[in-house]
Amino acid sequence: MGVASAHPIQMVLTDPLLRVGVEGGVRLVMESTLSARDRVGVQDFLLLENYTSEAAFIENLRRRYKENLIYTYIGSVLVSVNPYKELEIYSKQHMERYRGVNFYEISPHIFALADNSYRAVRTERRDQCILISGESGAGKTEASKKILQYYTTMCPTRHNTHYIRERLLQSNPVLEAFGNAKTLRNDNSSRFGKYMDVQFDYKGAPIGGHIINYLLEKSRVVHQNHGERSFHIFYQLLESGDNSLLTRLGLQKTNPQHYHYLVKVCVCRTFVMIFTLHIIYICNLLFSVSSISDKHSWKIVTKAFTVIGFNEEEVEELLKVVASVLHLGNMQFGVDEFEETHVTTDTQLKYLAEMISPLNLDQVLSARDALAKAIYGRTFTWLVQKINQSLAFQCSSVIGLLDIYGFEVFQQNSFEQFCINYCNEKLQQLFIELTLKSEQEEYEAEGIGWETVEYFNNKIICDLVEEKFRGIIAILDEECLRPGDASDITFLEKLEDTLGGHAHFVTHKLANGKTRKAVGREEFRLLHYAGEVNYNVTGFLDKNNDLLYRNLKEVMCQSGNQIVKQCFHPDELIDQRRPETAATQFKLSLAGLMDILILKEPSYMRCIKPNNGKQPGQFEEVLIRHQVKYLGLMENLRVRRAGFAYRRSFEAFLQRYKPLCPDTWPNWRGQLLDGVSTLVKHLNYKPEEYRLGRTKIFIRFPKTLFLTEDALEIRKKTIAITLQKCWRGY
Ligand code: AD9
Ligand code: MG
Repeated sequence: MGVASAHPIQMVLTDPLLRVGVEGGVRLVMESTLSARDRVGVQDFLLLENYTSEAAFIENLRRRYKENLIYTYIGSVLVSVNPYKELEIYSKQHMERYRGVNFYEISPHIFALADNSYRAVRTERRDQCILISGESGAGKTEASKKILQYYTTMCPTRHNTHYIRERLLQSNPVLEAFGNAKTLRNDNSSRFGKYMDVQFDYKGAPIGGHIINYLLEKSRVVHQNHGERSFHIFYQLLESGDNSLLTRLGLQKTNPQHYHYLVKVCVCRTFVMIFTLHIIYICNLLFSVSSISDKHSWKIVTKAFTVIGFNEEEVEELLKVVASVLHLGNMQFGVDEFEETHVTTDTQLKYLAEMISPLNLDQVLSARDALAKAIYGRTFTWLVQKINQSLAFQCSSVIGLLDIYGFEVFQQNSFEQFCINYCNEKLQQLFIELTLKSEQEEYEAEGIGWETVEYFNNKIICDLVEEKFRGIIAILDEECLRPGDASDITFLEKLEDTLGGHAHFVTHKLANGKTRKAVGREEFRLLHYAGEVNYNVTGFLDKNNDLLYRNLKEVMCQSGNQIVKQCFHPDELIDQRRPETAATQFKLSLAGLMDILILKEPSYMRCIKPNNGKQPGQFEEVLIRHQVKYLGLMENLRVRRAGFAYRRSFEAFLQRYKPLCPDTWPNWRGQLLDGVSTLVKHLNYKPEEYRLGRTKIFIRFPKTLFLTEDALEIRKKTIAITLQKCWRGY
């Protein structure tokens, strides 16, 4: 067949299949040619020959990482490896490259994921969600910011809602100031889970948003591990708040050591005292933080407050709460000769509330800390609600972004890790259900028989944690409610009695009466889908109770601070019911999250952290192998590869490979199915290598596709030479 009506060069330029070299930098689907594949690996793990080999998986990641190709697909799942350096791949130009382009047509990228979800919202009006997971420092928050940036930059604007875009973007620095902190793993670690709906109108313009926060790590307010910090806002305020503001808040710049909550405090444990509560204003305590970024962030945060719609009074009220937490931490106690305890801090007190009940020092300190945590935690939730009010709008469809803590295994794992890992079990369950469901639906829709896939269903672990009466949370709650001798150890004993023998639950006791050395006497071990984790029960009851003395609540309800007033409502005092425990609250909020996600079409992003030193270019294999396991990537690949390695719509397949067959080149004018049949017949595909569905071709082995790709590469070169000749003669 000869060249049809259009001029050959013009035709080449408009044919997306032959853009390579024309646009430069746009990589086509197969990273073409054998040598390129050797160098940069495959851009979709489904195309790995040896797809069950973890070593092959990691080698592919390594090759790509070395080439700064930080993104790779497993089908529609995007895997990323944190580059720990700025890459020139996030500009507006890059965004434009990904707009409206098919997912597999160019190099894997977070913008492709973002655009893919956006197109589904626009064309099919189906709500989407993008679920980002990975361990601390892997790049989840950066990824979610890039997605938001993509939407606010690339989507059409609605005239009267322009300010909403800014608010969407500016909600981040505010929440990061109050919810992020420097940890050993990440200088800007999110200490809360975040789900954010980006809302679009019927024309696809972003017109609003809604945020749900999960499990803020409140304990950080009163204690941080060595080398870590409390939430950024404390340092930003002390470093950069202007003098008059700091004076109004009773704060002055000085050495951080003066704020007990920002350093570790040692207190003698023998006194009995009366707890006198100081809330705001303790002077002579000065502070300074040298970090330049705190200064810079402060500017951004204060500007963001204005964009979000806070007025000056509100900002000051909020900062007063921040200051009050610092003051609270600086209360000191002493004992007089009658063994009565008094506040010894030399202070000016604006508000003084007294709780006259004899408590020992431990109780006093823990009551004080509980109050500080409650004030900060509730204020954070208030802040989220306030941001939500500023983003509220009538919308037509949404894309949800979930930036939530990944699976955690430390040397010592406590209640927090238990909650976080439970959350990951739930997300894994959803992932398996939805992935298998969508595979099955696709096979059915295409009229291709469903091939059963063997996989581990982690529902058994979710049940172990959350089942009524017999689940770990139910048993924990029961111990928390039980008067008398309930303790962390009796909780552990109850767990043993109830769950001993469960396939995913283990303690140090072996069935034969001997001791299992790998599990401590104060620990239980869960066999999670991602691996085994030992949890130390110390502190489980206290953390789950998360109690605040009623008297303290009463004091808070009377506060003159408008924010504190909203956070501590008098109804709480009338309500005789016991508040939900922390674990039950978390369980309920996760159930709510699952309800939200199940109604949406999900896309997944799995982030990997390549080294612990936050260094660019360092690919630490052991660390990465762990994450590949914890993120369930091999299982994911296995499930997706169980049937066919590759599937593409007839249209896309024909468009790409039509140069390979004289009957389909340059244009096939008949039915798409016939065109694809003609093409694969010409390419000599064997019957076991492929299936033709109703709208898609399914190719079983990567090798078939690679051979086709290699043939295409050669064909493109021939065409290019022909075109050059043609051009010269033109
Ligand atoms: V945590 O669970 O909140 O502690 P994240 O959110 O997974 O964690 P984050 O997004 O905060 O990690 O990334 C950590 C740091 O890695 C960032 O501060 C950046 O310095 C660095 N990073 C992450 N992603 C990228 C990227 N795409 N390009 C360059 C990146 N640097
Ligand atoms: Mg984060």
